[in-house]
Amino acid sequence: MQQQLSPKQVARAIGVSEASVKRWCDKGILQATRTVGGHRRVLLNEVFRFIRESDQQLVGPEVLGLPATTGQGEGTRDRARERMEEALEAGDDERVRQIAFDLFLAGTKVVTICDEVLAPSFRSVGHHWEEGALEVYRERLACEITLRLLYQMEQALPAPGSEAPLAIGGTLEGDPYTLPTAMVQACLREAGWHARSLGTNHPVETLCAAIGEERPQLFWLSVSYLQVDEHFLAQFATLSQAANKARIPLVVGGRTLTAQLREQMRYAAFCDRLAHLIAFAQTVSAAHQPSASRSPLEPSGPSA
Ligand code: B12
Repeated sequence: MQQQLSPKQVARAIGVSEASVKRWCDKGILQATRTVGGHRRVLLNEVFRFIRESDQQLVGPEVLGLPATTGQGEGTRDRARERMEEALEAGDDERVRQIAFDLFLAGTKVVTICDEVLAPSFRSVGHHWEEGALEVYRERLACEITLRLLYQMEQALPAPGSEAPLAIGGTLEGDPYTLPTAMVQACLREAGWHARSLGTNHPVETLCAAIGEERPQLFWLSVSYLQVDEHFLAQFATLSQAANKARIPLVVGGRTLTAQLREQMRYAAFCDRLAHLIAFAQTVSAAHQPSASRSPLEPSGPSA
């Protein structure tokens, strides 16, 4: 459930008077609801939307549950990547959140933060682990911190509408990689989907059951670790059949899906970046738009 803020708290967060916030609420510039007692309340994600879309500065980040230094960073991506890598390796939860939210508040999309800041930082984490310069516990801690960050960024996004399409997905048995599937969820959420990662390490039968029971409009499979290709290919064929039978596009991605392996797989789309998935998902959601909400002049096919 989304946290609700009073006009006084919003005013403290962005450094304006309470009267200004109340006026914005009444003019609809800031969406607010009223309590039974008639007091204005603003949802946390609405405050984030307002800051991202207006020129307002964040001066009281703690009010929004962010580290005290958030809002003072430069918001540039290249520098953020270096600092993110250092913060992840140091296990510095606050700095990770500060770097990511500085970018987010400056208008950078979650998908860009994932593809261009977090994923490259984890590549460096992997190199350092391989060279023996980083303990494995630090690598795992970095993953835990990032999962919490993704959850907090999701809370800062607008909630998907009731008509939003559903996407589900996860990883197969033996693949313990939690971040890629969690990132897919966050990025699809940002694109307006109801997205639910089912987590990792699933026997294929249960993923097929999820397709049958949940009837999503899109299913994703993240593949970051493979032990025996033949076993994987057999499991994948079962999943692919289930998706095909339910007429659901199966989207795959992940670092171990080589071109050679992919030649033996049947899927709707392979994406080597999350941005590609979002572009694909937009064509699916456009096709699922209720026809009543379409203008008569609008084409019914996928949009750009
Ligand atoms: C974290 C990590 C782990 C953690 C994972 C913990 C967790 N909770 O997830 C743990 C400690 C478990 C782990 C274990 C191992 N690891 Co490891 N690990 C990593 C590390 C550092 C980060 C992986 C990660 O999550 N990255 C973040 C994701 C989001 O980024 P990404 O994979 O690049 O994904 C992008 C795209 O591929 C795409 N994408 C990915 N998935 C999907 C899915 C969809 C649907 C879509 C559309 C797109 C998409 O979008 C992403 C963003 O751009 C990598 C380094 C690296 N180069 O990736 C090593 C790495 C993958 N690990 C490696 C190894 C060797 C191992 C172990 C074998 C070590 C061991 N001896 O035990 C084990 C194997 C796993 C097992 N079964 O036990 C090697 C693999 C080398 C190789 N040649 O394959 C790497 C490359 C490290 C290295 N440099 O040597 N690991």
